[in-house]
Amino acid sequence: MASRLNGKWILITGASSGFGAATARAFGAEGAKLLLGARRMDRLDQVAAEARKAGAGEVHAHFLDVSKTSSVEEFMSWARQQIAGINATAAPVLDVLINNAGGAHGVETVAEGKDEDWEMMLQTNVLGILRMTRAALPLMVNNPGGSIINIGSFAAYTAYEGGAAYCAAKAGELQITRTLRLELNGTGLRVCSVDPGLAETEFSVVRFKGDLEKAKKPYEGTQPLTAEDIAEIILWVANRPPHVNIDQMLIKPTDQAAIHKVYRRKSL
Ligand code: NDP
Ligand code: 8X3
Repeated sequence: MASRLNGKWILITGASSGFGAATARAFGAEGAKLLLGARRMDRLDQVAAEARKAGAGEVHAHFLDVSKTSSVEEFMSWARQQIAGINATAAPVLDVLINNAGGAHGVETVAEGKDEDWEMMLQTNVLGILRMTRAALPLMVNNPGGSIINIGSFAAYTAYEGGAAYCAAKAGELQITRTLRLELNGTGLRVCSVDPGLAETEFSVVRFKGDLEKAKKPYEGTQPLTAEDIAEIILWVANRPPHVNIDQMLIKPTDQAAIHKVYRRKSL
C-alpha cells in the first residue's frame, strides 16, 4: 500500500541534526516533499541530500532562526513559494508542520542561572513554536487531516536540579499543544506533542556548550534513545488516518525509569 505521506508537504524545523535530520530522512523514504529549516546551512544541505537519496519527492532547505519573528516570516514566505511551484494554480497547502527546533543551554541552578541561557531556551522552545505555528497556519487550516507535531520532552512532566528554564519551556510547549488542539477543533487538523526522554543527539553538546567530556556523561553506561527511534514515532503519528489524533506520547529509554533513575551498566 502506498504511504499516506507520499507527495505530502512536510516542514521540519531544526532539521540540521538529531531528531530533525533523522525525521527528514524518514519522511523522505516515504516519498514526501520536504521543507527544511535551521541556522547551519552546510549541515542542512547535507541532510537535504540524504533525504533526497532516501526517496523524497522534493527537498528544499532554507536558513531559519525560530528565535526571530522576521526570520520565521521570511522562511514561511519562501516555503509558500516552494509549495506553490512555478506554474501553480491551486492554493498552496502544507500537510505536516514539525516544530522540532530547540534545546537546552546550561545546567546552572536558578541561583547561578544566566539570562542569555534562559532567554535562548524560551525563545526557541516556546516562542519559536508559537511563531512558526502562527506563520504556517494559513497554509494548513483549509486542509483537514493535516498535522502539527511539536517536540516536547520528559522534562515537561517533571523537574530536576539545573533544569528550571528548560523544564518550564517544555511544560510551555505542552500547554501550547493543548491550546492549539482546542483552538483548531473543527478544522480537521491534528495536534500532537512527542515527548522524548534521554536521547543521544547533539542536544547534550549544545547544553554543555561544546564540552564533549561533560556532554558524554548523561549517556554513560546506559542505552539512550537514538534520533531514529524518535523519527520513527513522528512518522507514525503523522501517518495515522485523518480521524485519529495522537494527543501526546512520552517515549523513554527502557533504562530510564524516572528522570533521576537511569540504569547504568559497569561497562557497555
Ligand atoms: P540537536 O541539538 O541535535 O538538534 C537541535 C536542532 O534544533 C538543530 O537542528 C538546531 O539547528 C535546531 N535549532 C536550535 N536552535 C534553533 C533556532 N534558533 N532556529 C532554528 N533551529 C534551531 O538536538 P535534538 O535533536 O535532540 O533536539 C531536537 C528537539 O528535541 C529539541 O526541541 C530538544 O529540546 C528536544 N528534545 C531532545 C531530547 C534529547 O535528549 N536529545 C529529549 C527531549 C526533547 P541549528 O543549530 O543548525 O540552527
Ligand atoms: C531532554 C531530556 O531529561 O535531558 O529534553 O531533560 S532531559
